[in-house]
Amino acid sequence: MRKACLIYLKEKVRNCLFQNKYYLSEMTMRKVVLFLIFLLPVSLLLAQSSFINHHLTKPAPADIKATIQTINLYNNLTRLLNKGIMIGHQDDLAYGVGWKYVPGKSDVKEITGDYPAVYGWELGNLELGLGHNLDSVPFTKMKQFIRQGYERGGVITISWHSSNPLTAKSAWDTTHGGVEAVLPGGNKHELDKEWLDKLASFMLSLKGRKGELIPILFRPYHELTGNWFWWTKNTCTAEDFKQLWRFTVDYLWNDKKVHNLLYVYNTADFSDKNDFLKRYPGDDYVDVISFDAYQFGDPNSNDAFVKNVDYRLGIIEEVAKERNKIPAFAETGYEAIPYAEWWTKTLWKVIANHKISYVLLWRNAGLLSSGKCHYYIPQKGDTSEKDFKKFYNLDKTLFEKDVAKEKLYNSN
Ligand code: BMA
Repeated sequence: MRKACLIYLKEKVRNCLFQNKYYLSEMTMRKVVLFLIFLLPVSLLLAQSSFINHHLTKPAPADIKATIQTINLYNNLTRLLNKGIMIGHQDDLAYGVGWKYVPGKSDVKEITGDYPAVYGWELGNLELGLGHNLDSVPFTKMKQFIRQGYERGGVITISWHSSNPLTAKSAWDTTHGGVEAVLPGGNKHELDKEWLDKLASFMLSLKGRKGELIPILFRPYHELTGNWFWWTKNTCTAEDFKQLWRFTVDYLWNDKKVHNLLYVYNTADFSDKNDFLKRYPGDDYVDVISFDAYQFGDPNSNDAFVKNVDYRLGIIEEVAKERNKIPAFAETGYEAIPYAEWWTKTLWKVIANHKISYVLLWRNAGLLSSGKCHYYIPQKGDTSEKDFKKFYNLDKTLFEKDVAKEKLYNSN
């Protein structure tokens, strides 16, 4: 039977491949047939694996050793893209306009009765070994607030205005050469590792009730297309920026064993898709893609904010789809919100057209030494208070009660 099959196959091969034009010895024919028989399963396997890669592989965090809660968060954020947009607030639990460190208090909750879905925190100054961040929030308190938000089911995101390693001055010190200096071989490389050690021990100290690490959306080297930080595009080449990012992430993964972070790539303005991706460190190093943009001026007479944000959200949605990433609007706001319907007629008008994971409103600092009243969530009696409630009540704006139901850290 085997012999008959082989003879039949040999005849077929002779006819199909060579159309009896060439003489091939019995021995050669036998080798050709055996080779084809061997090729079949191999090509099937190859076809199958590339099919799996392209169509069936579930998107996963860049960190192949991500903790289970981090993987669950990543999957749930992806799932939630079809449900609505999470609304976040920077430093929400620490202070608001006219108050500081009042247990349970939040300016978002004062107006809506609910906490934000996303809590933003900031680590600038941690690298210097100080006990509080650059906006005076003690790190010990910050850890407690992070835990509270997480235990209630909210999402935590952290930015890091780290000091310029060349001068130890602030993140806004744009003395050139900082990025080059921290790369391997640079004269601030060892200092950079010391700073990253402090960052790692902070991240590894964030734990839930059962001792599990709290997953964090980490947004380092943010607004990278701007020209106001030591890592932004005026100070370093695109290649150096990519190396900076990759070194940081590799060091946290491999040397410090930090596996509770999802990495947020974040730009300021950008002109098109190429511009957005010019300094992108690669799909293996990024989970969330985002940009920051603020409203200035009167939205009644100038619709630049809506137009620009709409255009840019369209681009990041497209990139996110192509690369299996989660799109987000990582920072926005309208200082003191002087326009009564900004929430529903400006912000919602533009974000409602897009599938993005979250939007984070900046901090409610109150009166700054500059004399400005710096806040982004309305106060009771403010002109946009009513509209913020309306915004809260929209089906697709998600606050903490909505996301708590989704159990973002469990597998669903
Ligand atoms: C800026 C302002 C500053 C603050 C900095 C970092 O947008 O809010 O007051 O120090 O962010 O949080």
